[in-house]
Amino acid sequence: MRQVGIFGKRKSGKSALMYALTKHKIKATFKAMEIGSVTKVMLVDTVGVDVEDTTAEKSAQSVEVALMLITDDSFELELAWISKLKKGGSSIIVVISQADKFSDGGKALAAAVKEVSGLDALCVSSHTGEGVEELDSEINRLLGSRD
Ligand SMILES: Nc1nc2c(ncn2[C@@H]2O[C@H](COP(=O)(O)OP(=O)(O)O)[C@@H](O)[C@H]2O)c(=O)[nH]1
Ligand SMILES: [Mg+2]
Repeated sequence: MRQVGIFGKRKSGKSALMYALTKHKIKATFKAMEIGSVTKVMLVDTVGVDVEDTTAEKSAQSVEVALMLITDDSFELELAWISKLKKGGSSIIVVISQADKFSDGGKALAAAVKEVSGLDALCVSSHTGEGVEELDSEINRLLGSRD
């Protein structure tokens, strides 16, 4: 089955995002069933990228699309992981996680990531649902572009 991996530090919101995406997916699947096209995707929750463990490394090798969660302005580790994931052939989506915690919805942090890495980030809150639908579309777009 095709795999989408969720990466980020401990407490960055990986498990909450997995749950939010799954809930959204259940609704989307009902819609998709009507037109008879359901793509089965396995979402892979990982241990933190800040944990010395080979589990995340192993997941990194098999995911087609990797979500990299960033929650604050120390994101060197995340950028290093992005390079590693890209080398392994994964498509990357940078997510400003827990976006509801920022007064600007995460826009300034997204701009800082863009400045350093050139990557666009999606601001997502698993708690309010903000950005979850956009993230789901982006995952599907990238999976589609890899067919
Ligand atoms: N405000 C807010 N808190 C969040 C959000 N997502 C996760 N959290 C909280 O952040 C903590 C860590 O979340 P969790 O999903 O377990 O992180 P993980 O360790 O990366 O899997 C928990 O207390 C969550 O309730 C979010 O979108 N907004
Ligand atoms: Mg977790």
